[in-house]
Parts: sequence; structure tokens; C-alpha cells
Amino acid sequence: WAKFIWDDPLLLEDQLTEDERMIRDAARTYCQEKLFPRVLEANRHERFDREIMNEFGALGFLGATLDSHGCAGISYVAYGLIAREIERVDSGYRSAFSVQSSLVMYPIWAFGSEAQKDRYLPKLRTGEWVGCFGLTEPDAGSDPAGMRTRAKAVEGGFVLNGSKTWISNAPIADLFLVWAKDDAGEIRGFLLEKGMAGLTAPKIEGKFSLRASVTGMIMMQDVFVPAENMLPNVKGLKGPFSCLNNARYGIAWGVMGAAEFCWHAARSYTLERKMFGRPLAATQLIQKKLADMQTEIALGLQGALRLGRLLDEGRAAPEAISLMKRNNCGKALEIARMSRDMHGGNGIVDEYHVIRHLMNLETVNTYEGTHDIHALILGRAQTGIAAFGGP
Ligand code: TGC
Ligand code: FAD
Repeated sequence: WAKFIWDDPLLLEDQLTEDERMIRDAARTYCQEKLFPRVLEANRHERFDREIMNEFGALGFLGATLDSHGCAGISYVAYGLIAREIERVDSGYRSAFSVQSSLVMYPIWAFGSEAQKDRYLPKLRTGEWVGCFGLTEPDAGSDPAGMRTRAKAVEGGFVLNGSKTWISNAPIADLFLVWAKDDAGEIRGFLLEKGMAGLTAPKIEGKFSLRASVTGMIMMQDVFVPAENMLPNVKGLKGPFSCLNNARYGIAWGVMGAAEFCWHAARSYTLERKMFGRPLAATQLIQKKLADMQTEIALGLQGALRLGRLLDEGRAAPEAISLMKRNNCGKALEIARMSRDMHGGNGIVDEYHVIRHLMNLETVNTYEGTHDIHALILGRAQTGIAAFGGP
């Protein structure tokens, strides 16, 4: 019989190609050496270090699955492995990586004109420009079809009015991909640039979650957007949802990185900490919790890997992405809570990092479609009945 490897029980390592392992190792080294040392202060003071985008760019992380304009053209599995390493440090840093790659660069690459690709992709790839993705509105979160932002056709372009909220990176963004309804009521994507008259992006203060990521609103008051700044090749909700497929997939891997951090931290802590004359890890309750963490992470990683391979083969259904996003977020959140508890009082101190992961995962379980919205997507797919709402 083979020897059991406690931190890789199903031998995920063997399922990766040599290229994937190399990319993963480079990402891990950068994340542990350069990102991890900054995160405590960033989280404490609610600060996003803008330089991180340039570092991601220099490493080839941004838009890494795309195959033009200098992007690396790596596999979806390799992209997922990068997300896992970044989120092992902080979900907020992974957010910055996801938004730029999956929610801004991908739609420009998939639905943009050649001129839009030439103008924006090179700057976004290097991190010289930061992009953000505006779909959610104050009164349209889980139901983006209810958006109020309007793009009225005028000579030479459109005039946009409306507001978006909860937008990652908006306050530091150079480029704003905003989804708005046109005169015919069709949802279209518009590329707005910082400095356009009537466009502002105030920061949302007071977050207890994802504090190392900057979140804001996008306020648009009579913003003139030239016609050439509309994404020409997509109409309707499938535009924003196609971007979300990629970002949700990245999250399915990313949260497993956060969960692994919390699991390993719980193991080390309970091996060292003695109570009632023995290490906590020598008790049955603690071992049961460690076994639960190990099991859910091993299964979650297998699911993420399978989904990545399906995406690479062009065979992944959006509902399969919902299944993995939902499962892995929910499980990571439970694992972070368990780890926080196993750290006792120390578990609430940021120097042990698990409370930060726990707070972050509350957001990750909510954004990109909440845990329950993904259940309804899966419910609809197996019953044929949409239970979201309606008249
Ligand atoms: P529905 O009737 O289902 O679909 C409308 C049209 O869209 C198409 N479609 C998709 N296309 C591609 N991929 C998908 N996943 C798609 N899902 C739907 C669909 O085929 C249809 O196309 P057509 O041509 O027939 O018109 O639309 P619905 O309004 O009934 O949708 C309901 C629901 C609940 C599924 C949907 O609204 C939903 O997913 N809500 C969740 C909202 C959400 O995820 N928001 C995320 C905002 S962005 C964000 O959170 C970024 S955080 C980033 C970070 O910091 O990491
Ligand atoms: P609501 O839709 O009001 O939902 C509230 C609760 O009701 C949830 O539990 C939900 O599951 C439940 N619910 C809703 N509908 C139903 C139903 N039919 N049946 C049963 N239960 C239901 N958006 C962007 O566009 N771009 C971004 O970059 C972005 N970044 C974000 C960053 C952060 C830090 C956060 C917190 C959010 C971000 N979001 C972003 C927004 C995010 O996608 C939304 O918060 C999310 O989609 C949920 O919408 P909501 O907050 O309006 O909640």
C-alpha cells in the first residue's frame, strides 16, 4: 500500500503537469515572500497596496489564460492554482487578481473590438492600469436584470446615468467596465475611463471583511461615453455572466487556499498548545475537526481540478461552476470558523490570521452569486423550475 500523505491525501500533486507545478511554485514563492509579509498591516489599516498590481503584471498573472496582447495563454488549471496561492494569503488580493483578469480583461478579449483590445489589454496585463467591473447596484444585487443604470443614445455615443455599488477596485480604477441598459432595454457593456466628466468612485468605508481590498461605488451623472467604447460583440445578461463564470471558477480554487491555510494553522496550533496536560491535538474532538477539514479540502480541490480540466476542454457548464463555487465557499467558511474556534482566544487576534480569513470568506460566500443563489441555479437546472421569484 502507498504511504498516506496527510496534506495531499488524494495526490493532487501527481495530477498536475510539470508546467502547472512550475507556475504554482512561482506563485507560491511570490505570495509567501512578498504578499504575506504585507497583509497584516494592509488588513489592519484597510489599505490596498497599488504596487501589487504591477507585481502581478510582472509575474504574468493578469489575464494569464488569454492568448493575445502578450498574455501568457496558460491553462484554466494553472490559473486556478495561482488563485489558490494568492488566496492562501488573502481573499482580497485574489479579488484584485480575479477582477482584473476574469471580469475586465476577459470581456474585452472576448467581446471587444480590435481597437479596444489594442488600447486596453496591454495596460491591464502589466498592471499599469487597474480595471473594475460594475454590475451590482444598490437595488439590484442577486437580480442584476433589475438594474437601473441607463445608456441613452446621443450623437457620437451614449450618456450614462446610474450608480453601481460594492465594486472591487473602483476607487483606484483607471478603467470601469459598466453594464447598463440601452434605449431598447438591452444590457450592454461600456468602457469608461477615469476622468470622464460626471464619473466618480467613492470608497465604501467600514468593511469588516476583505479589508485589504478597496471597494467602492461608481456614480454616473450624464457621463458621455463615445460609441467606440461600447463592447460591440455581446448583448444581454450573458455578457456579464460569461465573465462571472471565469471568476467563479477561480474562486472555487482560491477559497481552498484560504481553507488550507486555516487547516494547517489549526493543526500546528493544536499540536503545540497543551491543555489538561496534553496537546490539544491529542484529543478526539480536535482530531475529528482536523479530519473534517482534511476531507473537505481534498474533495474540494479534486472538484476544482476536474472543473478546470473541463474548462480547458471546453466542456464545463455554468451550473457545474455554480456547484463548485458554492460548495467550496461554504466549506472554506466552515473550516475557517472551526480553525478560529480551535485557536481559542488567540483565534480572534489578527496575528494568527484565521479571523481575517474567516471575515474575508463571508464576502467570498456572498459575492459572485451568494451561496443560496447558486443553490437556486442548481435547483432550476434539475427541476426546470426557477425559484428566484417573479410576479
Ligand atoms: P437567466 O434567464 O438565467 O439568463 C439570462 C441570460 O443570461 C444567460 N446566462 C448565462 N450565460 C453565460 N453564463 C452564465 N452563467 C449564464 N447564466 C445565464 C442565459 O442563457 C440567458 O441568455 P439569453 O441569450 O437566453 O438571454 O437570468 P436570470 O435573470 O433569471 O438570472 C438569475 C440568476 C439568479 C441566475 C442570476 O441573476 C445570477 O447569477 N445572480 C447572481 C448575481 C451575481 O453573481 N452577481 C455578481 C456581481 S459581480 C461580483 O460579485 C464581483 S466580485 C469580484 C471579486 O472581487 O472577486
Ligand atoms: P441581495 O441580493 O439583497 O441578497 C440578500 C440575501 O437574500 C442573500 O442571502 C441572498 O442569498 C438572499 N436572496 C436573494 N434573492 C433570493 C431569492 N430569490 N430567494 C432566496 N434568497 C434570496 N459586484 C460587482 O458588480 N462588482 C464587484 O467588483 C463586486 N465586488 C464586491 C466586493 C465586496 C466586498 C462585496 C461584499 C460585494 C461585491 N459585489 C460586486 C457585489 C456582490 O456580487 C453582491 O453583494 C451579491 O451579488 C449579492 O447581492 P446583494 O448584496 O444585493 O444581496
